[in-house]
Amino acid sequence: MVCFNCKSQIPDNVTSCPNCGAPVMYQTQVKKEVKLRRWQRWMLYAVIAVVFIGMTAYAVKIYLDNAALMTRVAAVTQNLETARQELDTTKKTLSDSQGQLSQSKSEISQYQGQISDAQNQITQLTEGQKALTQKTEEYQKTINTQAQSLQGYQQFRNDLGVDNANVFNTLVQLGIGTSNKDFYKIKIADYNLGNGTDTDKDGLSDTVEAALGTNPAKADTNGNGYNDKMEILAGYNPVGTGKSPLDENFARANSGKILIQIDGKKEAWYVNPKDLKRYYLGRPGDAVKALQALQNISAQ
Ligand SMILES: [Ca+2]
Ligand SMILES: [Ca+2]
Repeated sequence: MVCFNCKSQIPDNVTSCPNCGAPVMYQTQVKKEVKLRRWQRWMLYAVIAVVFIGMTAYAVKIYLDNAALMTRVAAVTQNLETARQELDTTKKTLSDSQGQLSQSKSEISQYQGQISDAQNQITQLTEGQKALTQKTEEYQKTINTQAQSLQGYQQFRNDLGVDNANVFNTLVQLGIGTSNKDFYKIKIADYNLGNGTDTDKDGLSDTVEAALGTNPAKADTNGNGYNDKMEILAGYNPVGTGKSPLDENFARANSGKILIQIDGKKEAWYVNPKDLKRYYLGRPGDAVKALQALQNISAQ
């Protein structure tokens, strides 16, 4: 038999171990004890195995989770990279669009400048057209005036006899077109002002009144108490108020000349060098007679 305590061989009939003194148990009890110890050992192994398996499983789970996480991280990283590339592409597109927008703005600015220039040109053209229209109207008036003058001269010529044709030509060539404004600067001679019909009996014939601008049916055109002829000979304005703007220097500069009223009905006046007054030559026939009479006066 073996001592349970010191494992030495002891006799079967002893109650305690002669070597260590430990009490000797019965065989059955020893077997139970060994069985219990063995069971406890197996239990320990089982626990260790379970713990090992559990830890291994846990480690495997961690590894797998980690691998899945890494896969997801890789996928997310890939997605981020793709997103970053798309962002870069978008940024580039935006940059290009901004460049195009800037260019478009520049072109719009250029077009606006061109539109502004075109509008200025249109304005200038419109003004030019207005000026051209005005000039055309003025030229047309001049042409009409010349046509009327020509018609007047033609009538003038028809009214003259053949014998007086040369005198008429001389009169036309010598005649200087003069405005009423300048006529007012020269005194009027009391010579043949009343020749012909005198409707209002003021001493001025109707044709003379037409040349002077007074009313042939009213002896006192401006109603100031003095009849038209009195005012004219005294150097006053029979139509308005005040005196006529007489200018002897102007009369002297035109002395000996025949002046034609371009503002009226083309009546002719002669400025006599002797008295610096203008003599009414009137209608063509009268003009020739008046010139002949004036020549006689000068010869005396
Ligand atoms: Ca009269
Ligand atoms: Ca008067």
